Amino acid sequence: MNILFCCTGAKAEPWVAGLRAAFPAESVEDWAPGAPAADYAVVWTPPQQFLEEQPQLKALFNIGAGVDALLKLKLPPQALVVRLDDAGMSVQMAEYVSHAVIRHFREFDGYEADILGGKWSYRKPHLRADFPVGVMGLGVLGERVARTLTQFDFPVKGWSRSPKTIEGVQCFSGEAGMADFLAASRVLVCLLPLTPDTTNIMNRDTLSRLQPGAYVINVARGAHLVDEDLIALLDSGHIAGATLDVFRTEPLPAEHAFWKHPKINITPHTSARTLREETIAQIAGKIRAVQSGTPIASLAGVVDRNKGY
Ligand code: NDP
Ligand code: OXD
Repeated sequence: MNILFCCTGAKAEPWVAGLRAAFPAESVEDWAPGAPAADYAVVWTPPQQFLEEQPQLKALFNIGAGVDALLKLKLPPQALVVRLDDAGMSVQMAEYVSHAVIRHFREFDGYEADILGGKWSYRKPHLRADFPVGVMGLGVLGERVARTLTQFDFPVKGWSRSPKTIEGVQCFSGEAGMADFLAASRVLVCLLPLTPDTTNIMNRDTLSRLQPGAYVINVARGAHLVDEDLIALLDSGHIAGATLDVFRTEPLPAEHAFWKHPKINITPHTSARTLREETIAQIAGKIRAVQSGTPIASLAGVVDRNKGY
């Protein structure tokens, strides 16, 4: 068996060493043009040249949950595309989103400013009932986030493509359920995959449907959000603030308004990081499963190329 590693932006050495440790009897190499034909590839935004040189691949293992960038490339038609299934990301996402919700709800930024100004003062506590949190996307990450938020007693709403039942979460689904979902939410968390159906999904129309004093948390992809529409609604006061981890262009260009907007908190696409050990263990387990003939349908994280996630 021959495995190639081809991940733009990742340091290859520790990954290749980890994969070799998982498959000591097999060939594992960092890809270079002209490399021999491989059975499996471990990838993140590989160059098109890599795919053109490796048309025989049986499977591509993406070292992230989102496959939007990978699916833009011309992929070998027979190759399975497998994304990360949690691999330590859902707990990170739950802590990031909970932190953002609680920071806003408890006005911790305001307290910090007061303390820095030497001011000892109290703010009136808000009612949780007035801060329903809507989670768009109830997959591996969204469901964990929604369940976690119920532990803090926020009313939690969820929206997905197919109907779901999650204890403590009022679930809506499909295009028909979207307007009710938005009207029931004040805080909006985006955990959708980026597909043609979800691109620009947070726009002036949808964001205007949120309850007044809304708060937006985007931890999925920058292209889910129409940047100018968010800024217009922040300026109008309909939206009170936003926490954004992902952007249309990353790194966020120096001149972008999000850097300095007083109602926006940004982080550099770090809400749920790929953890190397968990990721290698998960991919190695799946390669062994495929090699031993386990039915593909029983593997978690196999991407449906037609759906785009
Ligand atoms: P999943 O595929 O497990 O979940 C996707 C969810 O979105 C599913 O509930 C799905 O519905 C729903 N969905 C998809 N399309 C639609 C639609 N058109 N309308 C309504 N609901 C829809 O993905 P993950 O939870 O693993 O990851 C979600 C995304 O998070 C990734 O695609 C990635 O972009 C982003 N991400 C960001 C990270 C960061 O650091 N910022 C880290 C990791 C991921 P259904 O259940 O019915 O299929
Ligand atoms: C992912 C990401 O998709 O890190 O895994 O954004």
